[in-house]
Amino acid sequence: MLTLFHAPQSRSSRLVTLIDEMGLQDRVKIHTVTIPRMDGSGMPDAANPHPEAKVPALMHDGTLITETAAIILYLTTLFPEAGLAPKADDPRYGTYLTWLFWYGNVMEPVLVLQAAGLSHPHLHATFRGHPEVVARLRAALERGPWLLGDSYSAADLLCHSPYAWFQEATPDDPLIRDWVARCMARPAAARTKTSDAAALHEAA
Ligand SMILES: N[C@@H](CCC(=O)N[C@@H](CS)C(=O)NCC(=O)O)C(=O)O
Repeated sequence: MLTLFHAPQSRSSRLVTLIDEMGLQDRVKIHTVTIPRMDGSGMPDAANPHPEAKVPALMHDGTLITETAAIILYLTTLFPEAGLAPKADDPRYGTYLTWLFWYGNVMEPVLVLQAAGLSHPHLHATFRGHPEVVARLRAALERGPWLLGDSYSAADLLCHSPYAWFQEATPDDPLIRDWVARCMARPAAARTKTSDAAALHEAA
């Protein structure tokens, strides 16, 4: 049994979209939990098995998986036939892994540091900055239309997500803006948006 612990309009919304994209609605139960929000609302949920009561968390037959990219890799590996990721013998597999790890290790830290107004030579030496993030995305999308080339994958789902949340942070670059718009226009993304809004409305 697979259970995703999800809080509407949060980092776990990407997993709800992934489950929809992969057609796994009957295989993965979605358990909605509360989390403390930046605006002071919400609270940790005792039902959430994440060690810090964060989301997303995935429970598979007693094994806990946390970290968005790890959960994406776990699900796309467990259900390769869903077609959201190249298989291990595909030449694009290494590129797929690179995007997932780069997102968590570089892109998200860079965006959070930028939003917090923080800079330091150590941070720059480790992560570089937003111009370098944009250059990486742009170089892939020049070959595009998706990060892996011809087909949409879980790498697009993950890497476009900060710009879908904070559209004002999206670089003023038509190649990147169009890619973000294409990702956001996918029916599964729209369904998550609707179900998340309904869940928050219900909880209010
Ligand atoms: N690196 C983690 C970050 C998870 C995370 O920060 N989730 C936020 C939701 S957007 C959360 O649960 N916050 C609740 C809290 O800070 O207690 C991942 O990507 O899975």
